[in-house]
Amino acid sequence: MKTRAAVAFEAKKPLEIVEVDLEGPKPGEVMVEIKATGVCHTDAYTLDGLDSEGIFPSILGHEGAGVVVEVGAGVTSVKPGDHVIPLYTPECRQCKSCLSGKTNLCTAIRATQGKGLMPDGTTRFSYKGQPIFHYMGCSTFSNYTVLPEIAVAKIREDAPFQSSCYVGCGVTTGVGAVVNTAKVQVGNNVVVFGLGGIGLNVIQGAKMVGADRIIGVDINPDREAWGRKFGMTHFLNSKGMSREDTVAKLLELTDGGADYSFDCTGNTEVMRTALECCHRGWGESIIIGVAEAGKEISTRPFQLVTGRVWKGTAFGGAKGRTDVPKIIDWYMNGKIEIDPMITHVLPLDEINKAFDLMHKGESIRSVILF
Ligand code: NAD
Ligand code: AHE
Ligand code: ZN
Repeated sequence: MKTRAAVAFEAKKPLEIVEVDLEGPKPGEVMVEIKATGVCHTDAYTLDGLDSEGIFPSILGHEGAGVVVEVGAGVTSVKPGDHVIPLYTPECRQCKSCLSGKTNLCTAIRATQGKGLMPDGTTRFSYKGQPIFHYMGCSTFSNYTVLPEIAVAKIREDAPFQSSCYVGCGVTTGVGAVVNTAKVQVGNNVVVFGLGGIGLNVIQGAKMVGADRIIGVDINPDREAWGRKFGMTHFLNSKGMSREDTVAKLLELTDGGADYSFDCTGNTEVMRTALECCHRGWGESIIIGVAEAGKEISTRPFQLVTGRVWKGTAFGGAKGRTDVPKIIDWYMNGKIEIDPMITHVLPLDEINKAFDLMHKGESIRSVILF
């Protein structure tokens, strides 16, 4: 069949809206009509050629919501008509990682996914007879896409697509980093670096679990009002500040250091600051931001010798098929907010505007409605 999609033909070039060919689902796969998709900074990072796994031409997008329209042979967990969220972190419930109970990083299809291919090693998308690669196993910048059955989470049908798509990455990543990865507790002091589509969700997660001080750090002063809306108690504009001065200020604001800090910028210098503002003896810093290819983190080992812990998290440590429906419930029951963070709703034709708004710091989340 034909479907409209925004294709990344080359790095650093705007996406092009074209009609691509899409093959139907093979055994163990499902075809989903994407109704809405968010644009995450990770899409921009890949489009900008900063992802060591970036492959072109490809159809980006990994934060979608839609409806199953067709299932391949052997699919039992979803059926046509079901509302689903595509999962870039699938949950097979059978691999060593899933069975370990220690991680959400299912390894069943990671190797082919990283090469832009379906588990059988082929692509379902093509354009003028040439293959178009999948992205993060999702390719939600296409009106229709094909996914492995283990990479869709079934959700309730009364959840609006426009807001629930954000649970496909940003909401789950931010809230999950607090709840699953850090396990922030009542009364903890938290520092969040980068108050964008992810950082604001860390803030609302920290507020939800009863953190005491929630300190936001950003170089965009407009982000102070945004942070306060979701529970931030203090703001530091770190623009032009040295690492030493930023750390000193944060130690003062947290009475000796953060119990937990979160990097939501992808900047490796910020990651160091985030570690070093943690409390001596126990503070944990969680890296969420994705750094560009070739970048490395560093600090004095003494920072770790004296009890600070450096951790990372993907998709907020959430097991997609199990946890995503619960996070949708949290939203539908008013435990967390999504709608105010969706600052722009655009048609697919205007998807490049979503990237411009993000780069100018003018959007929190742009959502493309099909
Ligand atoms: P965003 O563009 O919406 O927000 C980034 C924020 O960081 C902005 O407010 C910006 O002003 C701020 N910032 C930039 N440089 C800074 C600096 N030096 N100091 C302080 N603040 C700074 O991006 P997003 O969608 O929120 O994504 C944030 C990061 O998280 C990206 O690197 C993205 O790739 C990554 N990400 C990771 C996961 C995961 O599973 N680990 C999931 C989603 C996104
Ligand atoms: N491909 C990159 C890494 C990108 C990355 O870390 N992605 C996160 C999700 S970001 C969502 O917005 C992730 O889930 N990582 C775990 C995984 O298995 O990809 C690189 O550096 O090669
Ligand atoms: Zn994302």
